[in-house]
Amino acid sequence: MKVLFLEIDTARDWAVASIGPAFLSATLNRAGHTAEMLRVSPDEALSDVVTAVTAVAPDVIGVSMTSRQWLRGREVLGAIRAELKVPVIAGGLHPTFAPEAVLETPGFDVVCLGEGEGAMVDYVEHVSRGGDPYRADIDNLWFEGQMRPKLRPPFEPIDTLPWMDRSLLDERWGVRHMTTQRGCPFPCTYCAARKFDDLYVGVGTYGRRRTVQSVIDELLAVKRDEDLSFVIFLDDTFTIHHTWVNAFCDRFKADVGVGFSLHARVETVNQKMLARLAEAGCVHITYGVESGSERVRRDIMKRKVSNDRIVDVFRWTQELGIVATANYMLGVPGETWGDIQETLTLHERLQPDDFGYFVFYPYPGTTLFQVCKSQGLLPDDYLEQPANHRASILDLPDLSSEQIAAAYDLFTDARRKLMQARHAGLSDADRAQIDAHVDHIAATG
Ligand code: B12
Ligand code: SF4
Repeated sequence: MKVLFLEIDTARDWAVASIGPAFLSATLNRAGHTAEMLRVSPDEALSDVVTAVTAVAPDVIGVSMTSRQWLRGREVLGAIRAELKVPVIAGGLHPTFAPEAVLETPGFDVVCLGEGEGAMVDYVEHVSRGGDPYRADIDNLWFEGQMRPKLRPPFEPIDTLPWMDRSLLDERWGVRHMTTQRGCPFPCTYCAARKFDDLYVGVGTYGRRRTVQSVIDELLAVKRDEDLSFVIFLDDTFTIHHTWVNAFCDRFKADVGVGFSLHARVETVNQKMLARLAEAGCVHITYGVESGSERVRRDIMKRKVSNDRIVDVFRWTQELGIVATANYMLGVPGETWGDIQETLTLHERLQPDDFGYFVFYPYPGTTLFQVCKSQGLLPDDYLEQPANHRASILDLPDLSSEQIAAAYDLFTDARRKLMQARHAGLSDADRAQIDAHVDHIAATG
């Protein structure tokens, strides 16, 4: 059977593509099926997409969607459905946490809840045996018009999952993407990723981490068979489980020997661990700072850490020569203009090497989504509105959308200044390009 995954590109050109289908493709390959990927760019004519899909002649179409990809995904799959009768199965964060809305939309036949490897193989085998593609009893798969399915336990042992099929990823210049774990133990109220852990309560433990040996083996295979110049670890929080991180550091430099970047929470690192990471080749860490107001972090986001600790961790990181990036959020329910000022103040203290700033969007399934819904802050047609991080869709009592927009502009100004300061010796033309880049990121955030 031939499966075609569609990658729905949104406003930004996300070079890497979705990670989920790369795992599914590897699992399908192991079961004797083939899979390929078709990228659909944001401005591609729908008729061209239909022509391209027709040329591939897939038996099944799979699509992975975040909430940001939903509106365009709906449009694309609707157009395909109008011309072709190929079963469409959707998975990923958005279908998992807004399954009813997806299933009632023309173009979508099946939604995969949660982890997809086992379910996708079972589905493809069911169809290849001549089973009805629009009706079956397969754990995790919700067929249009049927009851919500049972979930199968998370895949175990995680080391036996085949490595991602990198032919589906648009990796360039030997920069490789890796995941070493699934699940996150922290309770951040705005986070969609950690909702997978909640989804599996009573079914099994979603949090799992590969062995260091398995991670090193995969990287060595990439180094041997393809090219490897840098590794981006996509894990939500790479630095949990200190014993694992120490064992990783012991092996990585000697066996793999390239630079790498990761995401961390300030509570999970200390000076000793940062020094080991730097020694192993870590050159860039992104920390979620989110707000400069300890009240907002503690009471609204459920992130209990002091500003002083964040400042210390940024200093330790930078003293080791590791580039430190901060991520901030603006416009969560309960936040005030004063809180935003505190975020700017903390930003001044941190002096990060770079930073991202995102207007809060309530992802379906999250705690803050429920808060927004129960307090009437969400518009009724929220699923019809673009899910982006540059403008608020909420009607907040303590912060107007004009204030959020003004705050967003302040952060854009701050980022322009930071980038200009870093490239002080450049020509006027190059400096204008830097500003244009910062503005582009802000306009597509
Ligand atoms: C890596 C990553 C990226 C990468 C790659 C994106 C990707 N989709 O893989 C990049 C850098 C491009 C990226 C960008 C963004 N990301 Co991102 N990203 C992640 C991250 C950290 C890890 C994803 C990952 O590695 N998953 C591992 C794979 C194995 O899991 P998975 O994708 O869920 O896939 C499994 C199942 O969902 C299912 N499945 C998935 N697809 C399909 C399809 C079919 C057919 C089936 C059957 C099953 C299935 O099976 C898979 C295997 O078990 C997640 C957090 C997380 N832990 O999920 C955030 C996350 C997905 N990102 C998020 C966001 C918001 C963004 C951005 C908007 C950031 C921004 N502010 O600009 C952009 C938008 C990109 C886009 N195109 O929409 C949110 C999405 C929330 C939501 N509900 O939509 C998440 C959950 C972060 C969060 N904490 O909330 N991101
Ligand atoms: S630490 Fe990161 S991935 Fe984990 S719950 Fe918080 S925001 Fe989500």
